[in-house]
Amino acid sequence: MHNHRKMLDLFSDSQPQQLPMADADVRYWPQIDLVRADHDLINELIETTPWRHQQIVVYRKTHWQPRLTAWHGDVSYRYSGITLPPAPWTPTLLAIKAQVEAVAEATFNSVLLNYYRDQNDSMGMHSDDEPELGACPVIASLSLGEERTLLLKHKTQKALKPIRLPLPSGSLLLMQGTTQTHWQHGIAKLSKPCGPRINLTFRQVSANERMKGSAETHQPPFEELTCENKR
Ligand SMILES: O=C(O)CCC(=O)C(=O)O
Ligand SMILES: [Mn+2]
Repeated sequence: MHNHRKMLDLFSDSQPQQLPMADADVRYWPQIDLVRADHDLINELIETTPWRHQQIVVYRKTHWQPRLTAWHGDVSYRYSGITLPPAPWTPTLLAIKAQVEAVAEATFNSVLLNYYRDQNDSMGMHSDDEPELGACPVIASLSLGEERTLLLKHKTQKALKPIRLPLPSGSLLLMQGTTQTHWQHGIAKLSKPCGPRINLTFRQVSANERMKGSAETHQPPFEELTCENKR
């Protein structure tokens, strides 16, 4: 892990590292400017966020999510059988959003916060491919607290090795283009004790796309849409 960080220090902070991944566009900034020190931010977010412990439906079975979540922004969000009504933006979240938008060169209207309380919390392998995110979602993920390892797996090319990407506090990961079409990602449980970790995934959610998706007006397959046109 230390070697990894050393290697990434060779890159200028403002220049992202493009991950060498087939069928994906994933960029990584080891450290972005934050409104406040990262430990102040994580403490504030842990204490002031209206955290929810949600039940979700996966393959028709109901489970407790193995982490806490919160959804802030301008629109509701539906995934895995639940609808999250938005909590309003806070001054802190708006300030973080402005910084993330400047670095990522994209705009977002909502943020999903995930709170992994300790080593037992996790997120199953998934793609962020809900219709309301559009054909080629742009998702910016800011990490705070102890390092998390994001696991990325190609959906069909089994010969491609899974990628284990350590995400330290203050780092930003941008997933865009066809990343969600071809790859899944998740956070595994750990066997060793681990302190709190939070990530903020900024998204652009379209209310129109959601309505289209539920009204059975079929979207063309992803291949027919060029991601360049979406941005
Ligand atoms: O903690 C992470 O980096 C994963 C978050 C994620 O995949 C999500 O919110 O959809
Ligand atoms: Mn995700």
